Amino acid sequence: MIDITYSPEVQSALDENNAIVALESTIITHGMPAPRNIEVARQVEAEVRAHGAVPATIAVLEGRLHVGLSDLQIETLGHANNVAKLSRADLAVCLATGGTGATTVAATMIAAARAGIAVFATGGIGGVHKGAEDSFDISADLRELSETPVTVVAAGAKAILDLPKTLEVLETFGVPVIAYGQNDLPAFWSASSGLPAPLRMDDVAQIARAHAMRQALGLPGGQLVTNPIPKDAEIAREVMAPLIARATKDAEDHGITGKRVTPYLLQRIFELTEGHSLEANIALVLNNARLASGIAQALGQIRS
Ligand code: PSU
Ligand code: MN
Repeated sequence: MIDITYSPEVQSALDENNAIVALESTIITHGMPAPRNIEVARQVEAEVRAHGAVPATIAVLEGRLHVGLSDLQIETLGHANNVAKLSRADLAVCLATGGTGATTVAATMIAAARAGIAVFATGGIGGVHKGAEDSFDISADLRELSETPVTVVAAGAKAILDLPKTLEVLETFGVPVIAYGQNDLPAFWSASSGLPAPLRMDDVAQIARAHAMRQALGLPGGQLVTNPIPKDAEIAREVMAPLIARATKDAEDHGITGKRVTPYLLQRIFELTEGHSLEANIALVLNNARLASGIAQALGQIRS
């Protein structure tokens, strides 16, 4: 068994069977600029606590897997340069070599599952990139959802991705993609992608029951719950579309590939929206933290 370092808060929540929500750290190190990233990481934790659950931010620090970080650890990670971005492929090597790294959705799911945490809130998952028919760039997050039993609450997949292809891959992998409270798949900065979501649920207790039901059926993998950004914080799809096209072209022109693609596009869109994308990003992450807290508590009621 992997030796996990728990924060005191997470340890006592585990001991007492209280609701816990996992949080990723790549959003801190690669998803948002400093120093807002640190502020937001703390705000998201506070939002989880205010809604009846305990936050467990996950990262690898000097070769140890941490589930639950202190304020100081979050701050250090948020200011550090050159922190590794750890997906499924990187996690074991980082731990074995004493490295420090931030966990993506895929790696956070793996760690959460090992820690016995079933619900995870983030901003957006990785997916199938535009032009994937040439680049083959498909995030490991998608396969993780098919293998690791964690319910991930996200504001959809980012509109920098090819959303129809992302849905097709999730369907192939047998991952339930559930829109919360609406018919359409949300598109991160915008409440709707214009695409219908495969499934819709309006009630946290049912989402929790569906999570438990997958396990009862012996199905591996989790669920993707897509939660639309609050209307007052959204950026219209028509506004985002040309900026995304521009950022995507810039990435190509600069020969950005592999792990660097997602962080590059996020930073470029931050510049092109003059910071508005960051404000939207923060609003949707907080919204996801609230929903995930509700699902985690509902799951606790089923299990007790
Ligand atoms: N979406 C965001 N912010 C992020 C990410 C996605 O709005 O920081 C991060 C997540 O950690 C996600 C990862 O798991 O990017 C996906 O990277 P890739 O496409 O390289 O798998
Ligand atoms: Mn990729």
